[in-house]
Amino acid sequence: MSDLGRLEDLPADYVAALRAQNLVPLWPSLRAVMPAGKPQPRTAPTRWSYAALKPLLLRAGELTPIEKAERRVLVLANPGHTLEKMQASSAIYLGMQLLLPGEWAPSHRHTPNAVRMVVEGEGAWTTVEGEKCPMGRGDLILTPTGLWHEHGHDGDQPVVWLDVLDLPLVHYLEASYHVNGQRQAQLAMRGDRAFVRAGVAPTPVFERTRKAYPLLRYPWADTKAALQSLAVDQPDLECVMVTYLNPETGGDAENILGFYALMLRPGQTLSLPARSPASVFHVIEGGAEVQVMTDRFALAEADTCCAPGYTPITLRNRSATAPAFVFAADEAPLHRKLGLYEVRA
Ligand code: 1HN
Repeated sequence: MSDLGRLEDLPADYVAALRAQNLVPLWPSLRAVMPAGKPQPRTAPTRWSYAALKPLLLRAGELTPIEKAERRVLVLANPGHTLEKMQASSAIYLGMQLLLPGEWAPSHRHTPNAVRMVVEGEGAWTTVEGEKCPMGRGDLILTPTGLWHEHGHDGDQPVVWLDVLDLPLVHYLEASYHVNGQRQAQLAMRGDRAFVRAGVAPTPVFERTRKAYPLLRYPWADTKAALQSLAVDQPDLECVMVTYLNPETGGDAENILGFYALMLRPGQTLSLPARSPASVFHVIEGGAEVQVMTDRFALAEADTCCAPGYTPITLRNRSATAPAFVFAADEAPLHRKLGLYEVRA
């Protein structure tokens, strides 16, 4: 494949002398680290079926008490990276977490940023920096870098949510660690109406320091309503999509990964251009088909898939009569900050 000199072309004694000095010739490996035209991602298009994983997750609930697990999670691992690496893409980690009635996942904070997309069950909550965030289906809850968080469950059915973290990147940077804490006093039940209207935001004149993350819980009812309003307001709009934002800065909700909700109109096929970041799709309501290169995934409610960057993606609503609602995550904020972000024709 390479038109450059190969390592085998060099005298063995020369290669040995280089190695003894911790030196490596670049040219035999240059094409591998910088391929022509586009990267060669390890991230393989991969689908995870909720129907297939749910019984295995519930079995984890029988096999492993929460005290032995801290977080009872099955990781959605991409075989392209090898399963042991526990990553969906180079920067994205995905896991399905189970909390059973009465259980408590103890308080900690860590450097990777996390979000939770609630998949199933009622009555669980996440306390973030003392604020109790109820977890309802489709709600997005942020636990950004450095903030204390713990999970509890007052309901009577298992609760499952999808965790999305930038753990693979933070680990690669050798910046990943956690600190365990005490059970948080729940200071306040966080209201969810303060930021519900776009275009205006509360103005905290008496606060000396601004909260970096003013909104931690994005209720699904509000996000869904925003998508439905957008679809009605712009009937010709092809991509009915909203970004989860920091409502005070207008910037991305978190620093490294981006989070989005999109609505596919009944029968719609949406072709997205090739963009540099890898992405993840998770069906909140309805059914969708996702085509990435030669792979075509039929996704039912609660199914999840991932796609590498630099490849077009086609999303299709499997219903001709009902809209489909999809949660997406990608590496776009990271790519933009690094100056690497690209959209190809
Ligand atoms: C973590 O803290 C949670 O708090 C879930 O629920 C998944 C995966 C890796 C590292 C930390 C949680 C995690 C995690």
